[in-house]
Amino acid sequence: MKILVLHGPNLNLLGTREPGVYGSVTLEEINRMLGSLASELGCELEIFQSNSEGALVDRIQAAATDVSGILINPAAYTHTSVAIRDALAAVGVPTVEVHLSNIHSREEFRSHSYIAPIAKGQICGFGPDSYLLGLRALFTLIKK
Ligand code: CA2
Repeated sequence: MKILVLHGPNLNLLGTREPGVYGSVTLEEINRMLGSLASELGCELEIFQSNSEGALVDRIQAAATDVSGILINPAAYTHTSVAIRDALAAVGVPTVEVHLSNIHSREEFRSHSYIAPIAKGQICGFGPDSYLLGLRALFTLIKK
């Protein structure tokens, strides 16, 4: 089983800027934690970060043939991107949406997600653990 992990814009800055909002853990550390969990569960991960909406759409389209599930933190594109939503809906690969912060307890614009209606579920507010919980949820879902 192969799972595609997608990180959206600015998440490459994690741990280096605004630690008050997003914590001090870097994206590399999150990727390492995901890698350990994937080995424990017995699945393969492919991890991709981009600041570009088009690059994320291209990777989602390619996923149609080579992955069983998508774990995505669309970052700011959560609140703006019909293109990412349409790509996810078009490939029809089971998707779990994750966020480090609780997007429902912040500015009002963050509580709307274009991705949530086409995702199997959304996990937010647990910092890096949101990703680990999301991977477990996606793995369990695909196994069923
Ligand atoms: O809580 C999350 O995971 C978000 O997806 C993070 C996005 C934000 O736009 C969403 O509303 C919620 C922002 C990611 C930017 O990350 C940064 C990390 C360090 C410094 C600056 C930005």
